[in-house]
Amino acid sequence: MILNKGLFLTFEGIDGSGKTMQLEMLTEDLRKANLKYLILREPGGTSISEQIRKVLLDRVNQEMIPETELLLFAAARAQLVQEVVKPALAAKSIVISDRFYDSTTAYQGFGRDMDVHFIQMLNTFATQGLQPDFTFYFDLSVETAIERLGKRTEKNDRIDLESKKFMEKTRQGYLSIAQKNPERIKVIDAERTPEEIFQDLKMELKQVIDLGG
Ligand code: Z5A
Repeated sequence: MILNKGLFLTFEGIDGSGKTMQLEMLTEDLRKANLKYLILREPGGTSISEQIRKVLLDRVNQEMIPETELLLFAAARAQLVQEVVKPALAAKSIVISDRFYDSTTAYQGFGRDMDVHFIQMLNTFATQGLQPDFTFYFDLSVETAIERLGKRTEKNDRIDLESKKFMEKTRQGYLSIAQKNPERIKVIDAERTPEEIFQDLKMELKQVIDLGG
């Protein structure tokens, strides 16, 4: 398909769901198909947003209160949307973000028991109403996620140190968001091998991107 407008896709899931690995596999195919694309991660993607990311994920910041955390995620996103995402979409690029506002609803809203209605309003404010065209939610049990993360060698960040209960509430939050947005959010079973998951992802993407092959 030839894009006559930009396409905005987001990848979501609890930590360890494998979305970053899937994004890397997809990037390879986008490159081979010679498509114009931009890969982003949240929080991050601009100089200011990367500085906010450091504050958010630094293990030393244990005293951070949930309100501060919520506003920092929203601030990083506002900067990213206006500085990078909107201009790229205007230039007809495929923009794919590893996490976007569903992360805030799931982690801060459901995970931290903050007001989900307020968070959705804040999301709209921070993004100036920009919504992803499609979101791929990689669904995984907390037990499998913990098992996978246990095998990871690098140190965990501040949010990785949260409890199993927090991860479970976050996962249930994602499932609830997906149920309420069936047109936008595609749920992908992430309990399988990377190759099996990638085949599903490509099937879903076929409707909007021609990856060739
Ligand atoms: N956060 C928030 O609270 N609110 C917000 O609004 C936003 C974010 C935007 C960002 O951390 C943290 O901020 C995140 C949510 C919170 N915290 N947590 N917890 P990040 O950007 O550093 O990391 P991440 O987004 O959570 O993801 P990640 O570390 O990149 O992991 P992933 O994308 O979920 O998975 P992965 O790296 O692709 O895979 C994890 C491991 O599993 C790895 O060793 C793989 O080799 C392995 N893996 C992957 N797929 C498979 C399969 N299929 N089988 C077996 N093993 C696999």
